[in-house]
Amino acid sequence: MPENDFDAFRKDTLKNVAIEETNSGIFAGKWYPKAGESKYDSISPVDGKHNATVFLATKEQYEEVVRHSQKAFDEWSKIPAPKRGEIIKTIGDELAKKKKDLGALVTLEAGKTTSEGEGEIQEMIDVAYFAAGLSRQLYGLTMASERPDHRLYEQWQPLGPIAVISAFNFPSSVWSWNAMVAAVCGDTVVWKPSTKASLAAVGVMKVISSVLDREGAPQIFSLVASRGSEGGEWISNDPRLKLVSFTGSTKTGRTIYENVARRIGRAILELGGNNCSIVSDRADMKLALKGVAFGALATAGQRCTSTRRVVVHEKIYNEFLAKLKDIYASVKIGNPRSNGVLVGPLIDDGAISTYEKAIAEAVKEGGKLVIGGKRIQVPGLEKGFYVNPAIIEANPGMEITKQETFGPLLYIFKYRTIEEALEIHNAVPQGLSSAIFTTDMREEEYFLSARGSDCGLANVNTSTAGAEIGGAFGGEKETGAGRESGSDSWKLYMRRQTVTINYGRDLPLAQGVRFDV
Ligand code: UN1
Repeated sequence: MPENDFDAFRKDTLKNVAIEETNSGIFAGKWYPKAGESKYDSISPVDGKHNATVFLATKEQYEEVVRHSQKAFDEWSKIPAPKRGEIIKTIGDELAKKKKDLGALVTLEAGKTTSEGEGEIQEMIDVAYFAAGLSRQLYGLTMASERPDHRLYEQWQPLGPIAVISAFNFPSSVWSWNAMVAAVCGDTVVWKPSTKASLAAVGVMKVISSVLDREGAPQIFSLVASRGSEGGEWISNDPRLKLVSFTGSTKTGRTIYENVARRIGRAILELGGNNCSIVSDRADMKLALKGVAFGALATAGQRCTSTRRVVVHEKIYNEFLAKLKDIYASVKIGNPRSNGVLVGPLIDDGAISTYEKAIAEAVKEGGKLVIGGKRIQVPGLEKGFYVNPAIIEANPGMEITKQETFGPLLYIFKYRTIEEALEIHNAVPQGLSSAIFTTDMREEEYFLSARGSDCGLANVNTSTAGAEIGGAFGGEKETGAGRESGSDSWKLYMRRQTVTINYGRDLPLAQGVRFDV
């Protein structure tokens, strides 16, 4: 198939992942009928044409999904964790077989390049294997009791059914960071995908549910495609869902957090990022350019980890900006399947207007647009949603630079001292990812000190974007709460129980308290 025959690609891709013209967006042990009051027409951002239709859940169907998830939990939580891990491993194996097909679906629906689309599925495979290993490491601590003949330790129990609300930009991998880890912990998962990425969710669920069937395991993952605000309201106000992990905007995250807090539930929030890279006069220039370009341009700037600000030392500012402009001028924008294309489309028309508005606002506030910033037409894909990535020379006082604009818009600032660079770096309400490019150990250590980066992720000589699954992922300040994926993030998906056992014949009391009856 010629690489630019996008219609043929669409047909093949949908067929390979068993997506039909109309699909059910609701799975709870079985797929619900392909009919309903509300549906979503998926449009590819690549060519603006229709992909397929997904039927969305009603409140009654949502109720059935949660009931199913509760029942599945009763069964699943009884299975020993290492056995659960074995089952999750087989999901990883199956995803590995389907990597190309599911990656293509991400390209079709979210407009990612082939390499990034497949990278998304690789991230799911990685986390499935990570979770399988983790299933034998859900350790608690044993403490020394202050009382004689007492044992004090902690154990970890499954939480119950939990919910994951995912965003369009990482339509399946961010779900898997939560879902795979939660599953080995013994939880079951209700998934509400971004409506804009309903197809990826349906495709992934088809693969995963068939593995669980084959393994004779309970259907622990449910899907409830629904209108964003509606599904989010149902889930965040539902005390049966012990944890809500939400990825999306700070605005929506705040509402979700408030709702979950009102019912004293647990939340993990991965919200807006406004990630900054510092480029020192002692940076390896080539590496810094590549790191900043990847951070700002990959996924067309639609990652929560995208580089949105770069603070460059005054000595190399002009050289760095000139070279970065050269990269921007030469980078290929267009069909994300075409060889050499590094920047695909934005997700929809709305994203383009947000992008254009932010640029207009930045210019109004005194910023200087030095390249890009316009909508463009890609030949043969005239209805797709493409823009020229923009760089704006800015000053830190500009209010717009404190906001996240989900697109390829990079603000560049000048600094003199490392202290000043960090001040600019930290002067935003978000705190997800950060980077410094330097070969100077003192600068690097300052960046990593308590006075340095205030973000959840700190990178040295590599990009703000592109984290590995093995680390705990998440941010500070308005970016959110909690961590996902690697390290000890699993603890958020379990409840900690502190156990005190008295194996003596007396009842000595802690703190020496006396209570003689
Ligand atoms: C996101 O954009 O929500 O670190 C997650 C990265 C990816 C994940 C991004 N591994 O860029």
